Amino acid sequence: RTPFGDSFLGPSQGPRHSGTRLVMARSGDPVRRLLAIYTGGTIGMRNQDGILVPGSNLFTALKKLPMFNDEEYSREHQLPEDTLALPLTDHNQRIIYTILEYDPLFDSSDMTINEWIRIAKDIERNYEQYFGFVIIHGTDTMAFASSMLSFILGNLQKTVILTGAQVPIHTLWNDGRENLLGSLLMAGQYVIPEVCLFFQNQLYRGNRVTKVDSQRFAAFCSPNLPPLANVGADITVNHDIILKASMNKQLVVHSNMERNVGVLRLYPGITSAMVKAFLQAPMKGVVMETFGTGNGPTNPDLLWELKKATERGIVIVNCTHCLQGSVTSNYAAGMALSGIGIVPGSDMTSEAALAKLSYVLGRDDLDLQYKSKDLDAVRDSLTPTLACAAARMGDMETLEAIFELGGDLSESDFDGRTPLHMAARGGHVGTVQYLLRNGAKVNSCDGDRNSPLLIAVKGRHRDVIQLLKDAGAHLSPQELQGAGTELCRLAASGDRDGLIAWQQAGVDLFQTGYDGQTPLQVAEAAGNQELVSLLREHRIGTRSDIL
Ligand code: ASN
Repeated sequence: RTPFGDSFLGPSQGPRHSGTRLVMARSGDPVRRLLAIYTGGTIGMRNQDGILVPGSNLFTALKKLPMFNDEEYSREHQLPEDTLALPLTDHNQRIIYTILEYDPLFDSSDMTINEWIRIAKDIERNYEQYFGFVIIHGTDTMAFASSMLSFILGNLQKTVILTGAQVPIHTLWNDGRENLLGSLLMAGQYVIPEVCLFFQNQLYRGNRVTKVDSQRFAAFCSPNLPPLANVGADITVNHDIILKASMNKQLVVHSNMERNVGVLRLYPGITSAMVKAFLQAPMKGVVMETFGTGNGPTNPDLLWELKKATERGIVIVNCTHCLQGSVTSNYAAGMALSGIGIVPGSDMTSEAALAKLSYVLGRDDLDLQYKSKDLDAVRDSLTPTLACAAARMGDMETLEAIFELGGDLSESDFDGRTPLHMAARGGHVGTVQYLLRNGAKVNSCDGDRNSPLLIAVKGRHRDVIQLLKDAGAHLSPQELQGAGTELCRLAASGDRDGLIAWQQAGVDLFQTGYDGQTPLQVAEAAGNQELVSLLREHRIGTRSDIL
């Protein structure tokens, strides 16, 4: 028996989300235990002669705040010195958190890959004991931290949330309390197996954020991906975009991140001598921030320096310095860069691209220097993610550029999704056509075992369904398993387009749902005459009748 009672180490400790990507708190689970790693940042800073310096003992400050400390519960359960309990949540969930405070504490301007690896190792050491993790960090480099940690922590199956504040928690009016409480509530109630960043009521994917304001409470934005969750009176979780946990795989801490990576921002008039100086040893990888859709000066001397660098094995990734949008290849000035071996960085933030370079170049199994074979391997590892992002947006130029550079458009990303899945999801007919013509595998399944056809059916993209069918797509027996119930659900809600999409994919609309009813019976019971006659006609005639 622990000081917390039997339930503290009981079965509710770990995520039980086999086959599920996200778990809501259930009242049956008595406690959820979190580890909050306090690394520093403004949230806990103290004012010394008008200057903010990292402040220790965050625990003591939180202990005095009822929203962070249910004193009665802590006393009754004799929680240890470093552990506090939140008051019960609306779902009667008890969230208990232990604070691990670093010494020294950091202004995040002093954080480096070494500190982020230390955080990852602390998570690894405590992985089994805790349901989720909150990292309290300064905001100045938090987007770098969350990007790096998203690559350092491999096979994550638990929620990791970074948070902090623009104003110290000790002051009367501050954002720290809300941010920290929100992070603890999210990490304690959901399994979102990603490195996330929580700020101002929004939960973002960690490697999609950037700091955009030095003062306002809304300090971060995720320019090219909507938030994973929004917290208001209700919590809205964007289930579709949350990554799927790699089940049965052990957490890996990739500590061999390459440090010799850098960011080079192009500006009008930058000289080849400056670029040359930046690209000298020990530089191994560079995120080059370019103009607009990935364009740069076409000055031959400058291109020559860049070309020499890529030939030496330096990996250069092209990211736009624009906040929003993607690198494409619709200008000669952009094509000049991809023509000399610079990798298009799609819509990655510079922080994410830097982290990804550091991770890829740190892999022991790749020896990049002077070996173009290995350089190709790095490009290949970046290609599926870029191609999927482009396909999702129907960005043909990028796909064409990837293909022209030798990229394989049938490769899947970390979630098993291929560009064809993403184009099918977006309903991009032209892109689907292009991918089918250029090697996409029509029946490949993603990590959720969904085929592009099923994704198109769910999106009711009829032109895409037709194209896929013509290319030989079919729904797998597994995808067809619950189809009867799904059809009845569509019939109950009068979803004509949904039913037509399934039929177009070759599904018989007269199969029964879980309770033995057919969609026609359901439509009759709902009094939906239009649907009833539609389905009746379908029964009398051929399958294509209702199309
Ligand atoms: N300088 C602080 C830091 O990054 C800024 C903050 O946390 N708001 O540690």
